[in-house]
Amino acid sequence: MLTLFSCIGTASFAPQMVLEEAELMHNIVEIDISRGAHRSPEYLSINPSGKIPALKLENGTVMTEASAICLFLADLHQLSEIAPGPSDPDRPLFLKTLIYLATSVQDQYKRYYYPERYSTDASNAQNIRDRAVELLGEVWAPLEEHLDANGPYCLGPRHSVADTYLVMLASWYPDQDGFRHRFPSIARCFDLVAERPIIKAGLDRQHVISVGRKDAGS
Ligand SMILES: N[C@@H](CCC(=O)N[C@@H](CS)C(=O)NCC(=O)O)C(=O)O
Repeated sequence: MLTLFSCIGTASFAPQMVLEEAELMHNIVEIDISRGAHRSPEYLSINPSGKIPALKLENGTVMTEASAICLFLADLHQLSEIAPGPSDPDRPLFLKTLIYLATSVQDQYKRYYYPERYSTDASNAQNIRDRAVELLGEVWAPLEEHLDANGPYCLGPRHSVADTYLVMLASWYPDQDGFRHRFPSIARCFDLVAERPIIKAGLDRQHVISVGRKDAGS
């Protein structure tokens, strides 16, 4: 059976939603970042980088990178409803959007949540966080423009895993009210996706954004 090593309020959200929405048999192993469980010898033996998520396949292979896990599961189980396949005309936009989210957008959150990793001088932390918020605004802006013109979902009328990924990353934004005000079309997409019962339940469970726990270590 598939095993997802996961933690509430982290990048395991999207793969977990794919597993649950597609009703794929799986186990969830909670790795509590706030207790440093991602640095335990047990978890490091599974994923030496200590990052979450990791997916252990039935043959023992361990896969990391949340977006890659989503794509892998979609390909393996032919989840073409939520992930357009190779010959689907929506595939280029789907891949472009998912990869943009997983790289350009996701990366800026690291600066916000782990500022100490971006300077040798601890006193720079607040500046790095402030700049990260500016940069987050810059990287979310093209998605707002796209959804405003072509929404309500990333693929227009059609929901996909790219929207689930968008919801995950939007939920990490530090000022949710400000985000919704500045990016109304992203908020609209978020709300539509959050109507899906499994996503709604996943968001309801997400009482804390663990990616940003100060005790998560650096
Ligand atoms: N690019 C990786 C990022 C994984 C990642 O950084 N996960 C965070 C939680 S969202 C984590 O494990 N943080 C703990 C740490 O960096 O020490 C992915 O998308 O899976």
